[in-house]
Amino acid sequence: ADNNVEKTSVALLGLGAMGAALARAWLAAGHPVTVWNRTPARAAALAAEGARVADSAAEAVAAHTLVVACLLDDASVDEVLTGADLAGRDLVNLTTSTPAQARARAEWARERGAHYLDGGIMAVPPMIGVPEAGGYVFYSGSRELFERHRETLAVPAGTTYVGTDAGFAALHDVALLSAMYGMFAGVTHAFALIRREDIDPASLAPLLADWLVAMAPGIHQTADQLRHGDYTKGVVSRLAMQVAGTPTFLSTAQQQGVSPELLSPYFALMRRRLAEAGGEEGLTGLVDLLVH
Ligand code: FVH
Repeated sequence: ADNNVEKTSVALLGLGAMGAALARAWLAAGHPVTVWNRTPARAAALAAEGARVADSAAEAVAAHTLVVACLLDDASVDEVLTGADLAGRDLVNLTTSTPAQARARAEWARERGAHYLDGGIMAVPPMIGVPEAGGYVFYSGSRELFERHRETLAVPAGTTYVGTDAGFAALHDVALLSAMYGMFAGVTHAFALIRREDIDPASLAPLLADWLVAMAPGIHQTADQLRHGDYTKGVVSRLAMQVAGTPTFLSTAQQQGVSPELLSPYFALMRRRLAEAGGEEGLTGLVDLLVH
């Protein structure tokens, strides 16, 4: 029996690094895949692996109910899908967007008679189709679409549905990546501090990684405090103590010839919160300082 008969067919628009990885994962799992890419040469390898290649985006969209777009940005989605008949299609947009773009795209799809699901990919291409790599995709928008194609969507990476608001997948995606950049900023500063010393970066690396893991439970305490509105609950390291310690960090940076430009903005927020709310809180109050 042909396995493909029972597997959902996928029309995939965009064969960049991520789109090609998605196509390969679905092909490997026995899903019929019709691909289209602006630069046709990128489809050749996938054709050899069993994909059908459409001559236009409109032709790919016409081929299957489930249409997945994985393009550079929202502008390219607009360019690619203008002219395609989306009526009755289940459009899954895995292109990185802002929440506002995702919401506007959902409305745009609705006006064209399509169901819409937005996705934020928490994985890099080598993690696609490799369950043990732990990659997953945030989805938001049409719950019916998500449930209808749940198994197919779970082939390239795990799935985490975060709500009917089409902007929520993008918001979760950007929230996690923003936290990642904050972490990398700290790591950058830490390596800069030892850069001119006789300290092997490879010896600092495991200490740094273990320390960040040890501090991670603080994320749950922050969430708990935000939820209940009591920013002093369970505080171990008071803001007053932490602000008192900031000159040590700035002096150490100066002594090591390291710019404080990554740390200073955070320290400035800490001082502001201390002045406004007193020293009994931890760092949770800084969240409210950032929100206009
Ligand atoms: N790769 C990664 O590590 C990240 C992981 C997290 C999620 N992102 C997002 O995924 C989207 C696609 O990313 P990608 O890695 O596939 O990106 P590229 O390899 O640069 O491929 C871009 C594709 O988009 C096509 N394209 C660009 N502009 C247009 C346009 N105006 N009209 C039609 N197609 C367009 C491009 O086509 P071509 O250059 O081959 O002709 C590629 O197919 C993205 O949102 C990431 O943020 C990836």
